[in-house]
Amino acid sequence: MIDADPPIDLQNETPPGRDYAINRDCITLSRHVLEQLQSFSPDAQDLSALMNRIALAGKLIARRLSRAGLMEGVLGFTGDVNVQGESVKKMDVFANEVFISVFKQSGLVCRLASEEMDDPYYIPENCPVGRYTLLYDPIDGSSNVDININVGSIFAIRQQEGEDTDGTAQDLLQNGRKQIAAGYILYGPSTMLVYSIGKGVHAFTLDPSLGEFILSNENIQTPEHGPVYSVNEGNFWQWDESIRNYIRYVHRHEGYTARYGGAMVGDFHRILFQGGVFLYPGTVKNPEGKLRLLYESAPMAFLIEQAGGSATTGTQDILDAIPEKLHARTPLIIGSKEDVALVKSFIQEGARDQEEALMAKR
Ligand code: AFP
Repeated sequence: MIDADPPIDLQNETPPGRDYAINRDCITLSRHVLEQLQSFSPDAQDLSALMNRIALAGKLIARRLSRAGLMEGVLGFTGDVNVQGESVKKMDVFANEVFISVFKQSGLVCRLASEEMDDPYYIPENCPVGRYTLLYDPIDGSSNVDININVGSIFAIRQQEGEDTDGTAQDLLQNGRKQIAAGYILYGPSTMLVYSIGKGVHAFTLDPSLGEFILSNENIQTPEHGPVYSVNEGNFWQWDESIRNYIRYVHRHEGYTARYGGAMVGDFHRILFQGGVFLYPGTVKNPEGKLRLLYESAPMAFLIEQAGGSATTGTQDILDAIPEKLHARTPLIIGSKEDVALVKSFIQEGARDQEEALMAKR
């Protein structure tokens, strides 16, 4: 019993103040997942418990980040290079280990696939009971870690299909519509967890005094259009002419403003709430772009479609893209419906121009 007051009629009697706060403070992530599923079935309990373990990973990483500047050996590089060919940060390794640890002895997740690991990691004691696979980017925006600018963790949950006896995880090489849940944790001024299980997009804010993620935004809808375009213009001369034409368009037209933070999670979060478009196009050097399909682009595409926005490679929906390998990359254009459609129109126009140029040569 919270306090000794007689039971109160929430609707009519009491101003919302006190009881609203109590009710709100009780809507934790695990409770919200069960409410979303409207079921207490074993599967529902499993998914709720699974999300709760992801929340624990977020709290452990947020705690480390919040004190990183005061601790030895937390910031900087390890000296190793990961499967992406990127120099590994100490926080990348710590966060990767945290996600593995929180799922030990859970009976939930049998397999984890991460940006920091060449091959999936198996938790034998969870297999074969645990039929879930967690795909994740433990620290998105590692280049921001040492300078205390926001970073994130991105995650997606898939059901394992088949026994994967050869450990090559071929069943993961399927389109993003196979995701049963996805989300991210944003380590910013406050730590927020945004997720979807295919029933809308919802945000939770970590209340450090409670140590709980509490519901702060429900059924988030991305505006049809927004003023923000978010892209690394430093790659301008490496892009296809069609993308360059889109950037020339927003430069010449009122109402557009550039925002780019170096961590997709932060840029995406702004666009999810305020609208606009984030782009990481292919370049001459990397026609597939930089972002990884399975644990960066596909989870964000799952969220944006649930919030009424869209996500494309430029030629197909991100959620229809099939990776040819675990760490496959893909060009990404994601955000408000109208803004993504505008970028696509430049790409289609570019394709038409190339077609006509080819025809003219024949
Ligand atoms: P890191 O995690 O290696 O810092 O990369 C972050 C990221 O994957 C994505 O979050 C950013 O939007 C993008 O790469 C930044 O890449 P550029 O530095 O090439 O703009």
